[in-house]
Amino acid sequence: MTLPPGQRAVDGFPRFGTHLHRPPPPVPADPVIAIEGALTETFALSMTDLAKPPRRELGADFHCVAGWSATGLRWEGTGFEYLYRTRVEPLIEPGASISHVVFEGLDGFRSIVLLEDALADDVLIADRLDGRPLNGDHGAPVRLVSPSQYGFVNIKHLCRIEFRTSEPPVLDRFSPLAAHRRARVWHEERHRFLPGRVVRPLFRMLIGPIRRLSARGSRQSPL
Ligand SMILES: Nc1nc2c(c(=O)[nH]1)N[C@H]1C(S)=C(S)[C@@H](COP(=O)(O)O)O[C@H]1N2
Ligand SMILES: [Mo]
Repeated sequence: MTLPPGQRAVDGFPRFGTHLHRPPPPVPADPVIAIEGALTETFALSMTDLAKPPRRELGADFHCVAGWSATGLRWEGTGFEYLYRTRVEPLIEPGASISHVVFEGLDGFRSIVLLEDALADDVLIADRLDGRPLNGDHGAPVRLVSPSQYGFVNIKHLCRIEFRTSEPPVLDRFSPLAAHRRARVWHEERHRFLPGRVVRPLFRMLIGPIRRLSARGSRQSPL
């Protein structure tokens, strides 16, 4: 089994993220994804919309920027490109050219993705993992799955997608750990300013503590 540069396989699929010990956000009674941006109208994408065919299945590994990889996951959901072509493209403001997509979760965590990367064939909005509905640990009710990009792109608890004609102002632009614009795992694009190799050791040290803290906030852990 080959992993992208600087990655090591872990057992299972840990809960991991900036939420640390906080429990997953409660799933709203009627969850929707707000579709916004340079569009002639905004709309709310419902879980019923996402359950409609065509459905996609995707077997993939998952790579966190900190250096762990979960292998052999099986996701099910809607292809992002299909959603874009059928529901979003017809609504783009005349003359506008979409360049960036912002994904946001119910906990406020966001990622910014180039449209061309979001339209890759392996990008899904997933509602099932390994044959079961997504649980709170891994992003209920739905999450973005883009396995060719680092975990931080793969927004859990997805509640908003914004289609933009320019890159939004990024708060962490001048931080040494600012996220890479493309975050492609096979190119080891971990950060905007530092080469991936340089940050590997620092990140390795963080995996254990973040993993343990995140598990403490898990709704699934049998405490
Ligand atoms: N909403 C939300 N999505 C998130 C995060 C987060 O903190 N909140 N963390 C990201 C990071 S850094 C990683 S590695 C993956 C972890 O996904 P998992 O908890 O399903 O393993 O989720 C990503 N998506
Ligand atoms: Mo991550």
